[in-house]
Amino acid sequence: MLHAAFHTTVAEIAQLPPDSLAEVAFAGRSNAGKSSSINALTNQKRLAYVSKTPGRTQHLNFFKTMAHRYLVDLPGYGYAKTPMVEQKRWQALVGSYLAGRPQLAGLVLIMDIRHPFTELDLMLLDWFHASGKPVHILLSKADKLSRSQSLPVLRAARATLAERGYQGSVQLFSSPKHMGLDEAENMIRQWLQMPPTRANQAKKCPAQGEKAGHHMP
Ligand SMILES: Nc1nc2c(ncn2[C@@H]2O[C@H](COP(=O)(O)OP(=O)(O)OP(=O)(O)O)[C@@H](O)[C@H]2O)c(=O)[nH]1
Ligand SMILES: [Mg+2]
Repeated sequence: MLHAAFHTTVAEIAQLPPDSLAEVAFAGRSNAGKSSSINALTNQKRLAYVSKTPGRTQHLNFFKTMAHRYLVDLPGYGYAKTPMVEQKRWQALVGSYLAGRPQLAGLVLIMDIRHPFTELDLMLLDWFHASGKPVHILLSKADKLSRSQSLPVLRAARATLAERGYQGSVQLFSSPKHMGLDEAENMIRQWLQMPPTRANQAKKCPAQGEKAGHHMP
């Protein structure tokens, strides 16, 4: 579990926390489950604002997880009813944040496992790839599919990343079922240069069965 507390809401680039040493941002389509995944990872019910109505997160919400280290909940994209002026604002704020924030260590991209790699997700991946920073994909709402339905999607997602030459990783995730929490937390801790938890040290090789096994001494 990651400890975290609300720090600040940012509506303009000039308001970004100046004390930050490292940040991990959560991006994805509206309603994909970004805010829910932050709540699950921090084991809090209402830290990040979750809504059934898409497009509710409009600003960059910063949660402090350790001194000078932040989780950043980004506004979602791809909600058709979002007015054009809001879409432009999203591009200006989120676009310049993702492209120009030196403290941004990595991007967690959340995709609903039932609708992975939409056109906008691919655009974001392509564009963010240029930054040279790593991406970790959560295939969210994995509780909506059976294991035998979700594993092929996981494999296909890995293949898509490899085909496109992205240095990304991908995993299954479910906020309500707490599926995939340790694997995601490990990645975030690495990026933020936080020590791994003891629980995570013990199971360095996640139980996804898809990765080369570590040799235990
Ligand atoms: N079944 C299931 N529902 C989920 C999961 N994650 C999120 N949800 C639901 O999906 C809806 C949207 O979740 P949010 O976390 O608000 O999504 P978001 O990506 O932050 O959305 P925006 O802030 O609007 O861009 C809510 O009704 C959540 O309860 C999940 O893993 N499984
Ligand atoms: Mg949200």
